Amino acid sequence: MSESSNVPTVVRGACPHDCPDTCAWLVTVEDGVAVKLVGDPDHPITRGGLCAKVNPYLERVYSPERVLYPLRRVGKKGEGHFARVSWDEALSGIAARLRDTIAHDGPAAILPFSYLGTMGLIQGSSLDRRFFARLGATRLERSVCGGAGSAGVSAVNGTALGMLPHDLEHSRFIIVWGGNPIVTNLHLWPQIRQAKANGATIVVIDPVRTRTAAAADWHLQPLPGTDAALALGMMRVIVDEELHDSDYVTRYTEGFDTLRERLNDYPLDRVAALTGIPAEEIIRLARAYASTRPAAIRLLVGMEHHANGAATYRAIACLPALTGAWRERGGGLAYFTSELHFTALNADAVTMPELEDGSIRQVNMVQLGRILTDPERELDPPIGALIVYGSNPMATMPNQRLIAQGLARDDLFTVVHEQFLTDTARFADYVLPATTQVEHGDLMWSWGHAYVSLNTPAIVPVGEAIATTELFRRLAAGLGLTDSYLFASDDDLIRTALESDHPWLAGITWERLQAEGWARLTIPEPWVPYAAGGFPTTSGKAELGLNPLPAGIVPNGSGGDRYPLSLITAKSALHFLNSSFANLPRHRKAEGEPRLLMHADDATPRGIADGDTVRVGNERGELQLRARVGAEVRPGVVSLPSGWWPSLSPGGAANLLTPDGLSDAGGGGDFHDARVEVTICHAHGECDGARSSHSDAAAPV
Ligand SMILES: Nc1nc2c(c(=O)[nH]1)N[C@H]1C(S)=C(S)[C@@H](COP(=O)(O)OP(=O)(O)OC[C@H]3O[C@@H](n4cnc5c(=O)[nH]c(N)nc54)[C@H](O)[C@@H]3O)O[C@H]1N2
Ligand SMILES: Nc1nc2c(c(=O)[nH]1)N[C@H]1C(S)=C(S)[C@@H](COP(=O)(O)OP(=O)(O)OC[C@H]3O[C@@H](n4cnc5c(=O)[nH]c(N)nc54)[C@H](O)[C@@H]3O)O[C@H]1N2
Ligand SMILES: [Mo]
Repeated sequence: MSESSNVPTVVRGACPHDCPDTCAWLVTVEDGVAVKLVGDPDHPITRGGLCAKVNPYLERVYSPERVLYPLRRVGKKGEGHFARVSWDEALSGIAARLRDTIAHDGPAAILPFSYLGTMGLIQGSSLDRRFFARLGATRLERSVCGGAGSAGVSAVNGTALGMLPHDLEHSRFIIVWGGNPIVTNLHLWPQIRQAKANGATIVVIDPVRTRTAAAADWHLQPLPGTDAALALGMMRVIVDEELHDSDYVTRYTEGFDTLRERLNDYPLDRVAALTGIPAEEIIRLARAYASTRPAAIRLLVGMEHHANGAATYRAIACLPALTGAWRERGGGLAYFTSELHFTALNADAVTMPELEDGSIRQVNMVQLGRILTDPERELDPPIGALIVYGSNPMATMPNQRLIAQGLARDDLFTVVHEQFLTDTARFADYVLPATTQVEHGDLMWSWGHAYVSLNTPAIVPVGEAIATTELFRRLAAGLGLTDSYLFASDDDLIRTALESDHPWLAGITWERLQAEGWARLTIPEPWVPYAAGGFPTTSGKAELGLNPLPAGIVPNGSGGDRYPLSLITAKSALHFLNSSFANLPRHRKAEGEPRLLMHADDATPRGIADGDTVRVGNERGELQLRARVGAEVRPGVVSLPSGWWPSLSPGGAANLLTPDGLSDAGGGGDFHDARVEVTICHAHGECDGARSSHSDAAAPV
């Protein structure tokens, strides 16, 4: 912590946001005030540049809209009327209600709800996990992001860990499959550009012509949810034309014969009909992929948000084993690097999973609306108290109306620990002020690279904000708990995480991180993990068998005649990070307004022209916004950005329309299986919620 002084100091830190880039940053502090925040020029991934979201991070820190003091609700739930109270008053009020809930219904009536508002190992998941386990609260399955895809990839490879994304620099053929890295993984784009400069072909597979797709050499636009069929079609071509690496297949894979048999069900005319991609194009893609080396596939997250999300990632994960792409640096599958960090660090000692009682019920975060409203009265006891931190489910979880209905329950006691008065916080009985990343300490891992970083607090907390760890110390004390593990200090927690004799952490100490800010895990260099097999499956081989073949190769999101269009609500907003930043004036202004992208083939028969205000709706609700008619989406698909807060998006926000079903494995959501109809608003004022002014500030996708 830098004390007030006239001499500016520079404090090392790292971005907390849920993004594969996990940038290292430098904060200049003058007289106790953070005056400048820049990317660390020496960090090999950050390279001195942050992003459009985080460049103005200090505006977030010092925003006049920050929640700075504990607040107690004085109006109706959702209205957003609160009165300032002292921490003592808030804590005793909360402790009394939690005690009451436990006395009447038992601890399982309490539900924690958190996600990666901060990805920090300490502020994201440490004392909170210990606290809820100690209470015996209902367990939350935190699987909205990466769960389905990891389950699918792991079914083949035994792990979600593959090549290092930044080794794409060495690739000659790159398929970015269902990802939009120019927006979502910006610090990977220089490597992809470098590969391109070296002669690589860049392919993007996405129903939407995203910024990334527009920058690629080749863009294929499948119908949403049909990528497993596309992968099977490619494998069919590869096997039929004997383009696979039979030596690699024989030595390092299992189940090739089963796969080959399965491929009989995927003749190319069937695959073309399922995916909406002409057979010739699939053949061309399969040949180019199988015959160029090194060839890499980059997977991210958006494509998993389907009922067949796991099956999709599983089918795609077979490709590099079939072609032996794993053999060389720059080849294989680039997916999550999390496992490098969680293997190297002593992470379990931080969360203490052994405290958790596995017999206590678990609910899936994607279904928060169902859990809070419990229409079938399945939950015994029902959820009586909800503690939200590091997440804004009113904006980010599906079936928003049901969530609002649940949060509005008079008999539900809700506490929200937040930096801002989010749409979720507006429903709280108590809102508690949370620190930002420059106000608290943390240890940062990354799901997109192999660098771990230490975030040193640069300033004292603004107002009466406290870190998530401190919140749970105070709640534990308020409930009269005395177990020492509930009160570990942040420094102790960080030191605990670094107490590991795993070789990948060799030489990485607290002292070194304090001095240097970040360090590369000491993994083998070059990192070519499956060049000679060695997959962490039970057989030690890549499992190509797809046996039993997972259900749902064919997308299930059929809406019939009533809702004929597929709706994708992905993270196309360059200035938002999920729903974070969507309340800040600069970021919102830069995004303009959410627009519905539509193909002319769908717009024209509906009498919709570019710029018209439309209603887009289904059985869950209706949004009113302006259409952008063009070639950015394929016919049959419409798209609008996620991230907008419903209260700040005049015609409503994306998750009003999204379904809250689960993926086939891994506990993910099926957001992108949404089906809708779109109609034009004829008369002026007919669509009251929509913006009347026709600014043209809408951002590209
Ligand atoms: N600017 C910005 N950056 C972010 C985020 C953000 O909100 N804003 N969020 C962060 C987080 S939490 C995550 S998980 C990552 C996500 O990173 P990405 O996965 O790259 O982002 P998404 O926008 O979720 O999805 C990527 C693409 O998947 C496509 N898609 C959807 N369904 C299908 C399908 O069936 N087939 C195919 N082929 N494509 C499909 C969508 O059209 C979308 O363009 O980004 C991180 N980075
Ligand atoms: N329609 C649609 N919905 C989606 C997606 C999509 O593509 N489409 N993507 C899904 C995905 S991949 C993800 S990861 C989820 C993300 O869903 P969420 O995790 O809910 O994401 P955020 O909106 O960023 O919410 C994070 C909140 O945490 C708060 N916060 C930040 N730091 C701290 C802290 O230290 N302490 C506390 N207490 N709070 C803090 C921030 O102010 C912010 O309000 O959204 C999912 N929802
Ligand atoms: Mo995510």
